[in-house]
Amino acid sequence: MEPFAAALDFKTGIIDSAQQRLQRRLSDMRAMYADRDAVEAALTRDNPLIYEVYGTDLPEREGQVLYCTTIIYPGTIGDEYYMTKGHFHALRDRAEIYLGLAGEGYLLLATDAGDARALKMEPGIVTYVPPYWAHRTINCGDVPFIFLAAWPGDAGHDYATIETMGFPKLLVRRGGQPTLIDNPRYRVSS
Ligand code: PAN
Ligand code: ZN
Repeated sequence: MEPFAAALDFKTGIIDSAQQRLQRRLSDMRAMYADRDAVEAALTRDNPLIYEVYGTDLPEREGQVLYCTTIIYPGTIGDEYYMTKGHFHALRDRAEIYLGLAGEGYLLLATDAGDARALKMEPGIVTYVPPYWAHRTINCGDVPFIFLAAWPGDAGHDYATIETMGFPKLLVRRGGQPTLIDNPRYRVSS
């Protein structure tokens, strides 16, 4: 492989040479939101873009370091903020780092045993996802929340576990403030 450099615009999250651009809309992640009535009501109006990912086309194998930017738009479904699907790594002992670039949000983490943590993210904050922790990011602000992620090339992504179990906690807007609450649907199969 040849060494390479890429330009990353911190304000937009766009990587100039990104070969992959993924867009996730509400219809791609209806099972992720706890308030299913709010999901269906929102989908009768439109199908909002929740987040985008700019990635590079690196080989997904041991020894490589994959990286991408994620741009989560501001908004809520019911009172739950716009967020990523969230996942465990398929190889669960693979860790990851995130670097906040713009906007503000939270990194929500959970273990299989039901432990949960929420870390505030903003520009310049580096957060660490240890081995065995599922992770999801959430925009709790009024502007796009943008961060860079880097993780081992062989980690892989397990979305199905979160799709069926959910996270133990939800981040919702209460009195205008981000508030962590128990997820009433946790471990209730969708
Ligand atoms: C991140 C995420 C990215 C999108 O790069 O993949 O933020 O979130 P979902 O993958 O949950 O849709 C990462 O954690 N990679 O391993
Ligand atoms: Zn990950």
